[in-house]
Amino acid sequence: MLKESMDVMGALKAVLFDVDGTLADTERDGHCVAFNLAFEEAGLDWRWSDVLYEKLLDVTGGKERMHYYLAEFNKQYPARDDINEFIAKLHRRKTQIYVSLLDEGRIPLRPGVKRLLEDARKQNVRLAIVTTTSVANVSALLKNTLGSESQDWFEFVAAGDVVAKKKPAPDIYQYALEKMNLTAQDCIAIEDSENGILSAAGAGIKSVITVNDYTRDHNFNGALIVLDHLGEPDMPFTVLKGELSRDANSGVNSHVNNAHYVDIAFLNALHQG
Ligand code: XBP
Ligand code: MG
Repeated sequence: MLKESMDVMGALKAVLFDVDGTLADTERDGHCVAFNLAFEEAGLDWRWSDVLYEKLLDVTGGKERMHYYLAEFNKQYPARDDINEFIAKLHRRKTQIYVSLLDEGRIPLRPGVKRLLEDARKQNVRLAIVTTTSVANVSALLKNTLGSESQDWFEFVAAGDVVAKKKPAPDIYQYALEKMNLTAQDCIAIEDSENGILSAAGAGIKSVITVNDYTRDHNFNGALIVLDHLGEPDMPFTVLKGELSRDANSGVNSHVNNAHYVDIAFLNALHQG
């Protein structure tokens, strides 16, 4: 009885997914492209190269990122009284362009994402989105990659401006926990960036990291494991950082050690280990 209740207490109840860079390479193939098109359309000579965008990603949130760009990388742009409205307007247009890029079907999900979501649904593990981008952008990505009905797969979408402070602040994860009536120990976050892991960790939630070209060199101290992607049966992940060899004989870690792709059994093993 005691063992049973301990098992129940320790079970993984929910997986909380970041969006940008985690579900898909939306930063490189979507957001950066859309920012540049919005700038061009507005007659601005602002151009965000891939190298500059990597630096700009230090700040989450598109509006916040444009303010950061002006403050640190385009100081010669003349000051204006309406800068907040100006940036908000640019950002609205950028969102429209971003959504139209997704509607063109240009941005696929990263390896293993669809499979892991389907496995979670089969195993009755609750799903949520925890992101700094907007609900409109999340909906467009889901609709164009998994179909319209996939939005119902997620019990809750915690997105964008609903909290005062975006990642790396813990606010958005705390908000999701509160709305879903979960504790941090019930969940694992899937993230791709240092700002993401800091936000989750600030709320007490452990993260599995899948890196991308922008985030490969970030500091992921405290991650449960750092992988190049979630993996597929015919496309194994590579472990970039983790302690898989520790306790190699224990049931938990032998499952983790032998795995080639992330599924719910793998996450459960990490969660209990
Ligand atoms: C994502 C972001 C977002 C996108 C742009 O961070 O920082 O701001 O880059 O989206 P995370 P918006 O993956 O950690 O949530 O322009 O809609 O803000
Ligand atoms: Mg991200």
